[in-house]
Amino acid sequence: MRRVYVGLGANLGSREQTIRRALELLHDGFETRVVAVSTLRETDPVGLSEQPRFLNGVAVLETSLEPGELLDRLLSVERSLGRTRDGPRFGPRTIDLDLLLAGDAVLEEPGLTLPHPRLHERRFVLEPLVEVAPGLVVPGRGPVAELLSALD
Ligand code: PH2
Ligand code: MG
Ligand code: MG
Repeated sequence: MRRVYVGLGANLGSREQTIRRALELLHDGFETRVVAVSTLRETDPVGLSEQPRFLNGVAVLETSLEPGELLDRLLSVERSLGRTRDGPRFGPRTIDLDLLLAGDAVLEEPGLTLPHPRLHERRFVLEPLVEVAPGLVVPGRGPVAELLSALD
């Protein structure tokens, strides 16, 4: 089993309900378990500012899936909850499930970079990540708590 961190985001529709439903769909009880979820918090949009505010958090999963297989699951849960990819990059979405870290994996494959390439610069990711895993060290980047204080 591998411990995996997933970024949760939504800024269209019933944001909290969609995030909770995504967690239910991910938790299959044998290959993948959701073991902790941070507080969900309101955040100002980053990257494309003219869009609704986001609800963001981080979930901790235990999974026997390989990172690529888990990514496919995340994308399929997103699709089942109405996520489309026809809008602008960084634009509004019903649900966003980002694979942030998968154990100590360091990967650079088409469609999957681990750790997530923008993780260290995003407060909306680092704050909930520090909440669920204060002692976590991001491979190649350092302790999450230091990454967060570097943003201040
Ligand atoms: N996701 C983005 C772009 N901008 N801003 C906030 N506050 N939260 C997000 O989850 C977010 C964003 C693209 O994934
Ligand atoms: Mg994202
Ligand atoms: Mg995404």
